[in-house]
Formats: sequence, C-alpha cells, structure tokens
Amino acid sequence: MTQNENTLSFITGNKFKFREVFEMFRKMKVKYDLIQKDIKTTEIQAETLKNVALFKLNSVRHKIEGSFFIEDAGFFVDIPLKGFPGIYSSYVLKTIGNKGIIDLINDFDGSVAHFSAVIALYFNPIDKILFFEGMIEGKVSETIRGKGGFGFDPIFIPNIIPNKTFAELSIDQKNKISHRGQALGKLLEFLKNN
Ligand code: ITT
Repeated sequence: MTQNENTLSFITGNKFKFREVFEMFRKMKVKYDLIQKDIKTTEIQAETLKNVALFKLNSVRHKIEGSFFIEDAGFFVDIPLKGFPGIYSSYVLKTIGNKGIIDLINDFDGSVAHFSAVIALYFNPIDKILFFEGMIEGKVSETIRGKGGFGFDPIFIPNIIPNKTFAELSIDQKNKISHRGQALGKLLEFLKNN
C-alpha cells in the first residue's frame, strides 16, 4: 500500500501517549494526518534517551513507508535517587510501580524529579532523521494522586503547577507544559515549515 505523502505515522504501543500527541496535532492544524502504528520496536538499554530513540527508530525503518516518528520518554528522580528510574522507567513501572518509588523517598519537599522526552522523526522528503526534545522539572508526590494521564503521572508534581500531579491535569493542561508537549511543539513547528 502506498502511503499518502501527507500522512505521518506515530509508532507507539501506548494509547495514552498517542492521545496526547493526537490532541496537539488536531489543535495546531498542520497539513499532515497523524496515524498510530503499533509496530514492535526494539528498545535497547542505552545511556541516553536520544540513543534509545534512534535505535527504536532504526529498528522499524524498513517496515514503514513515508515519514514517521517515535518518542521515547523517561522519569528521573534526581534527588534522592540520582536519576533512577530514567532509562529503566518501563521496567520499574511494571515491577515496583509508583508505590515502590514513593517507598524509596523520605523527604518529598526536598525531592527533585523530571520527565524528559525525545522525538525521533524520519522525514521522507529529505531522507533525514531529526530530533526534538522536551523536559519538565518538579518533585515527587507523597501520595498517588489523580485519575488522568498514565505511567508516573500520579506521583509527579510539576514546579509550575505546584499543587497538582500530572494525573490531576487535563490532557490540554498537561500538553501545555509537559516534556512531550514541548518536544511536540518543536516537531509541529518544523512540520509547519516543511
Ligand atoms: P512506546 O510504545 O511509545 O515505546 P512506552 O509506554 O514503552 O511506549 P516509553 O518507553 O517512552 O513508552 O516510556 C517509558 C516509561 O515511562 C513507560 O512506563 C511510560 O508509562 C512512562 N512514561 C512515559 N511518558 C510518560 C508521561 O508523560 N507520564 C507518565 N509516565 C510516562
């Protein structure tokens, strides 16, 4: 099947992520139609999210026609966990989960955490791979709070909305400030001009 040149595929198995990304595409009115493709990618345990993202992108490159992107995100507790779980985020969420992270922390007010996201785009018209990044800082919540979002959202309190966890925000509110929202903003800016 030949793909329309205005179609852009987002390769992800995470439906929550897709929904956040879809909402931003809808609002920004770019000429590209976004479609989700849940194709198995290979996630390596590299030192940086950017290298994980690049490997992930290359692992599906031969299976997809046209332009496409993947996104890799991580949750980092800088104080007191020295960046853990970071690149191990998926594994840690599946094993000890949010409760397990909370159990590792004593001083919640003194905690420092951030989310990072890297989007890797294969842009067919110029046959190039481009990266777009975003990051947001905050702290760890003492309790699991909120019904929205996914993953670590119920235990992350962003510095710019200090009384709410990410899981207590709407998709729109989260997109305006989040790591993913920032990376996507840059991707959308690029797409507008190309
Ligand atoms: P892909 O198919 O797109 O790879 P994934 O769920 O495996 O989806 P990542 O590897 O990028 O996504 O994410 C690593 C972990 O971090 C995973 O357990 C997510 O649930 C979690 N995570 C990613 N973005 C998040 C966000 O915005 N809020 C909360 N948790 C997030």
